[in-house]
Amino acid sequence: MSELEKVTAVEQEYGAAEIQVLEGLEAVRKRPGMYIGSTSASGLHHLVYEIVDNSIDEALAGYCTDIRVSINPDGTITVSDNGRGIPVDIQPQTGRPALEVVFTVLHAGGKFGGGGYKVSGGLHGVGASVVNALSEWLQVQVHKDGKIYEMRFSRGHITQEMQVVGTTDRTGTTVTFCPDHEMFDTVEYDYEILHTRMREQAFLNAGLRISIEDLRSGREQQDTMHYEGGIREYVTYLNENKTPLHQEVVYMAGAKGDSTAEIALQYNDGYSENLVSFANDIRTPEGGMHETGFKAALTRVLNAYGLKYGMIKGDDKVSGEDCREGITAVISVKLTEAQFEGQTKAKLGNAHIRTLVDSVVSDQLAVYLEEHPVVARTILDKALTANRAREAARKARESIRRKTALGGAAMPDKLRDCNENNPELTEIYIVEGDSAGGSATQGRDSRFQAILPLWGKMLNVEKARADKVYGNDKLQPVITALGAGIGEEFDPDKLRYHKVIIMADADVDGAHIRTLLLTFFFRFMRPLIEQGYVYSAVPPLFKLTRGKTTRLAFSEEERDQISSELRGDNPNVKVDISRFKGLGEMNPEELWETTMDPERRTLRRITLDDAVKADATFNVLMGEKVEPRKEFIEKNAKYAVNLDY
Ligand code: TSJ
Repeated sequence: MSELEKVTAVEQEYGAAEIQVLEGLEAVRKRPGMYIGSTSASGLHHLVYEIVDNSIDEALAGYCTDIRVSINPDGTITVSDNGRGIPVDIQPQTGRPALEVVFTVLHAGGKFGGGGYKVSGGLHGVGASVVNALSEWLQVQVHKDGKIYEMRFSRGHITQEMQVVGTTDRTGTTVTFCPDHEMFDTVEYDYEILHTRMREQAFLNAGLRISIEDLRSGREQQDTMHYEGGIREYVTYLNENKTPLHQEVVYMAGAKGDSTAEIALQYNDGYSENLVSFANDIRTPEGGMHETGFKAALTRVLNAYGLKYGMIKGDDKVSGEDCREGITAVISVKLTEAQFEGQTKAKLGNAHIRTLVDSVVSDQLAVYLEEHPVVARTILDKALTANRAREAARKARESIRRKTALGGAAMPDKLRDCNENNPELTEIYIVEGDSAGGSATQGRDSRFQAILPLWGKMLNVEKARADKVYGNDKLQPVITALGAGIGEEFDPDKLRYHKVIIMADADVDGAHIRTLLLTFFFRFMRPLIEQGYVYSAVPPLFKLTRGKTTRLAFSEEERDQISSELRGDNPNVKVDISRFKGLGEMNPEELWETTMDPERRTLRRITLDDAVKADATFNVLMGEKVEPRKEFIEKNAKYAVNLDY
């Protein structure tokens, strides 16, 4: 039989529709990354978001007020809502119950694949079949019209046709699924990750109640999130550990056609910009048209106000960055046919959204400032001070540039540079402490590895303006060695090394240095992180020896694992376990073999997400408020033994 005949025969047996269904879900299992981003922990958690999105759509349609997410005792997930219940009637096109179609037909292109994110019906709600395909088993129950309908699947295949299993006096949908361990690196859910996401969704959908619970033994906990104020309360929450410059959160909203835009903002006495944007409840860390519209309007309105009331004279305009120093803002837009672009599909491309956000902010912020002159003056003062500081920073930079105009930039004394000149081939280790720096310098391959030791407590970047940072004796060597400038002038094309590796101990002080450096990079050299140049070295924690065999372990779990492997069937054999106390204690050869040799080392690439987290941690650790810091340290007591507050 030819290939074509085989296909035709199969089609006759099963019918074309079923074949399409199977091919669709098989495609998901073949290339899960296309549909959920990855098969790591991130993809695993994505399954929950895909399901919850459906309930949120039901809430947006006005039929659902409560969503519950449970991590069950066996590690599976249950999501339930009190909406209308997924329709169960037979669809004329397919002759199958709508409920079955929702779970077996692959809808629209994947968010992570080629093309934009297609919208079908609601704003999201296309992922049920993807979750089904990637679940060892999945059960759905629909309460509707007085009956409870149930259906079950395994790896996308129907194991129980839809049937009525009882009666009910309520409506709603409940889905329980067991992620397929064959598809994921890990199938263990992290409560905090889900909690954070659910809180974000509750902020973005004012009035919606989302609760989450962990029912796994020994880790029982529960949270309910319900914010009548929506993104206004989100801004208050983001500014919780900061000191606001004005009491009230400024809120603006508008709509045009099918699209809506909401913006909430409040300034604090810090110097960083904290802009969080969403399109259809999906975070857009790379920004896009909604952010562009917001920034343009904010700058224009503040300058117009300043000119009108004589705070800004003539051509002395404040820049966009000046206007955003110390701002905390949340932008949330909703639209049909959202186009996600950029490296990680996290940038909104729809141009009409720029116009919408721009006009909402232009009109409503101008009115707000007129009606709240005290707030207006506070914000304008903030922008004007930022403007003067930036001017001072520019002068400082220029004077440094003049000093080093001949013969290129003078490299820092502490830098042990490498011989190779091509940045694509070179790496720099930023090392905590002089003694570890010494070992690293001796242990490295000086052809392509440079070492820069840092020492002592670093500058508190949160409180420091760009001009102070530029002249700081701790960070200056980092800026000079990297050679790519800082702030607005940062240019990755000038980088002297394409791998920037932070090497610090696996203890509190090490974590501290890492947090400081990441915060610094995040705030002043963000493209360095965005473009994937920053790494963390991963030094081993334990050395295990049995006779002539030596193995390294990078965590306590791994230590126990290797220890039992070395023992094998012989529990009395002596396995010697020693703990590496710090990088400084390793001799150069050990450091090379375990942490620096490209053939044997582990490097962890730092993501923008890591940096965002470092930045938040940093605020807690370095901010002026003692209470949150105390809380943080108590919560993380096991890591924070030598931090004082
Ligand atoms: F993802 C999912 F499909 F598995 C799922 C969907 C999971 C969960 C927990 C909830 C839901 C869901 C779907 N909740 N509510 C709905 N609503 C509908 O599907 C629905 C109900 C009625 C009508 C109607 O026009 O009468 C239309 C829709 C789309």
